[in-house]
Amino acid sequence: MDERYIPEQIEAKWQQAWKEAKLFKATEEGGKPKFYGLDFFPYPSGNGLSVGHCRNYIPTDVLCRFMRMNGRNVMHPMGWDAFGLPAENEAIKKNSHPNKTVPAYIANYTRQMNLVGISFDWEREVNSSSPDYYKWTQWFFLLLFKRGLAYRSGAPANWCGSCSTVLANEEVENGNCWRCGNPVEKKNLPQWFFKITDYADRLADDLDTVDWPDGIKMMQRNWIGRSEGVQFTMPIAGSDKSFEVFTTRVDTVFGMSFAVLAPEHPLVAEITTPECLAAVEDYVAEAKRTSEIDRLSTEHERTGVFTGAYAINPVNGQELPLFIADYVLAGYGSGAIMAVPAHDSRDYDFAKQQNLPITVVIRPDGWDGSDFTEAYTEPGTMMNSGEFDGMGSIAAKSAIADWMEAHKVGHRVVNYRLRDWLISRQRYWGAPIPIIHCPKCGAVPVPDDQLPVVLPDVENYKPTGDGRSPLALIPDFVNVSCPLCGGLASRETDTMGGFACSSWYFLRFASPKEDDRPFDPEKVKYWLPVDTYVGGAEHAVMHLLYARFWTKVMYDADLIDFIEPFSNLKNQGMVLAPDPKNPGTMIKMSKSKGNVITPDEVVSKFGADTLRLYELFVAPFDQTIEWRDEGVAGGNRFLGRVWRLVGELRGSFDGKYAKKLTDLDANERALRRKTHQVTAKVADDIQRFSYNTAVAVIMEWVNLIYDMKSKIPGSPALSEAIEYLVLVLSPICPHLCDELWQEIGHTGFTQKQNWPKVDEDAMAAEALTIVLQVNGKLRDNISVPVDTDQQTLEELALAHPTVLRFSEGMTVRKVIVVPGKLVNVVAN
Ligand code: ANZ
Ligand code: ZN
Repeated sequence: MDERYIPEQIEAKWQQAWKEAKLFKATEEGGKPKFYGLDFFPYPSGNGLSVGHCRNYIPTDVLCRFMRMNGRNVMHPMGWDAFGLPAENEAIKKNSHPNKTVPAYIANYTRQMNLVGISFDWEREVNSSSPDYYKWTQWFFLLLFKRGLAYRSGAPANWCGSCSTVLANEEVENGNCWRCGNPVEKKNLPQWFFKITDYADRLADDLDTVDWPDGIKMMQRNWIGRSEGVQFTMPIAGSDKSFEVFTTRVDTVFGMSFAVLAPEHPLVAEITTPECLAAVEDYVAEAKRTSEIDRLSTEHERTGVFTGAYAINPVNGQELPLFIADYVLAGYGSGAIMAVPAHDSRDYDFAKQQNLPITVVIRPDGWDGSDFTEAYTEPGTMMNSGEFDGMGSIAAKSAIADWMEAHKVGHRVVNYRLRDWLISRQRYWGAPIPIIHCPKCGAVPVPDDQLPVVLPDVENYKPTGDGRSPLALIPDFVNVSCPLCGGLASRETDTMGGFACSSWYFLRFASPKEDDRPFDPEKVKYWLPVDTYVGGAEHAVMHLLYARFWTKVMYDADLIDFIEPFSNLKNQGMVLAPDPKNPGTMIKMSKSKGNVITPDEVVSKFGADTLRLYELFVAPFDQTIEWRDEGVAGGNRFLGRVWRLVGELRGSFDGKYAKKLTDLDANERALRRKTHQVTAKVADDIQRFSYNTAVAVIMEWVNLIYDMKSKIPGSPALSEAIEYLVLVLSPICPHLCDELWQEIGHTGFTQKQNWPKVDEDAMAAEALTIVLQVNGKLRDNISVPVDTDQQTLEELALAHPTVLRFSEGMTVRKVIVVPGKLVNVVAN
């Protein structure tokens, strides 16, 4: 054994040995409980992995390694989200076909993951762009289609000109494309949608059944945006026309002083009076140019124009001016509102601007009757509301809803912010949508025995730019006969967005080689749901919502027996690195900023185990970290210390220590206490993803072993400590520990060992007698646990009745604590 710790002499060697032994192969053997640890499906990019990605993979790996040592059959698979825009855009930029770039990037990712020692079962690798996989993505599309959950519609879609494709609502961030940042426009193109709105309630309610970060659950609930209210009809005065409004605050209906239609509302053209027409048309044109986000923003000035028409409030018959204003959106509720300026801030601002009346109908407690200076949106007592006056506003809400339902002017409804999931893309690099358009039979599914619809291998896959997919330019692909009538028909040429591929991959891992069905239901029953799912919080809405939706559809189709795919979710923190342009400042690690640190660099300098240790130690798992080379070097020095410690002690290591742990002295007992406490704490910390505290106690423990090795030479407690240390550290630093395991005379791998047993008796703190003195005179003694710290001893002494009695009427001047022995209270 070399005196120095030289990782390159051990790491590649062990990685090879693990591979040959198929150490990480997942099996269903032995009736053991399973553990399924999964990382988010990565898209293999040409940039390769950074140490930022490793903050995802390393912690999951430690947990999986820990679970193997705790009697679980562990499945820890990896695959590639290889289809989709990013891969295609990158291929275009590099002027190389994605068929070529993707495999090269995958090879690089695989190499890097192995370099870091991640324990993947590579026999289960899947690639979403390979026909044996996307055959089943297509099959699931058809499952949705056959269940009435996939449809084609010509609604205006979000169009990104720079990506030359439409985008799902979830892919539009602040009005811009989530991939390229280009502003998104609306374009009328027939598109395929998945009817995720049918599942809105279940997607919101079932969040109660999973163990996920609260923030992510909240974002999903907000995105679904369930809102309960009342929809009622408002007739237009002097005509037979009417429109519907949606309100969540029907208790304020008597306070309505005007009503507003969205500028896009179909009624606008019909009811606008000739005098108002010019202003209304100008306003409608202007609203078209303003994004929804801006229209809703509180910063956006409340504008609008009068239509010349009046609407009737059905509860009191009042005629109220009808406006159009851009703060009312066409796509939400019914695209029209009752405006209550006293109790809604947008309506308040608008009323102030247009000089419209503000009628208070809910009185705050202790209100003096003076004018409101802003909308009052809290509950209160009803007034100016006819028969409902004097009621509490909360009770009035259901009373008025009842009244409306009884008088058939309105009814209770639930609205959702969630829209159907737009799945078609006018791009090449995706799974072709398996539909054939027949002039006679309509949209016909490609028969199962003709799946997959293989993506043609073409030279020119660049977007056409005219809103059609490049596949539309390939006559051999397009022209087919109808599976139903045999007549001339044409194939759908749109492909599916990448989020379809990642909506079921976690099921495929259970039986990745099945070729006559998407998965083996028995295997899925064993392995699923995923026990721990780890990845970045940026997928809070999109991927997680879509995967949950597909899971529920499969449940409804009796394909699986669970309703949520991911029992427990963890989001790692980001990694910041020094800004090369501003020394001393830290920014997000990114290629464009030129501050990416790769695992390759760190491994070649310090080894994989140091990288693993540092990433876990530097901060709590879910916090943003600042990458510091000094910190990495410190981690490396610690592993050197472990190396030398075991090196020094291996000569006296006694494999039969367990039988000799009797008649121990205080030092030996203290060491054993630490050994067992740390073993228990690390087990607990790993399962809670509290890796930084786990590493911290291991470091304390190593210090104590150093301290003890000369005090208790040859002790069985030292042999025990060393053996435990090698096992407890092994999920974190597996290469080092496998090497040390061998050095202390064992064979095989630490992964094949059981997590060391915690001896509760050895762990229990021993009692110690502490003498209590007042002004140097012995007055009493107390019994405390051995590890009681100075602060606690001082507090115990000062509160002790005997001490209080002997220092009565005096002022305490000083407290002297001799740890493990005495406390002397000096008072006069
Ligand atoms: C009258 C009222 C009085 C309202 C009051 C609120 C407070 P959520 O919770 O998001 O569902 N609204 C309805 N349809 C709208 C649309 N298409 N565009 C913009 N705003 C719309 O919000 C529902 C509330 O938002 C509704 O309740 C309506 O204003 C407004 F003191 O009706 B309310
Ligand atoms: Zn046909």
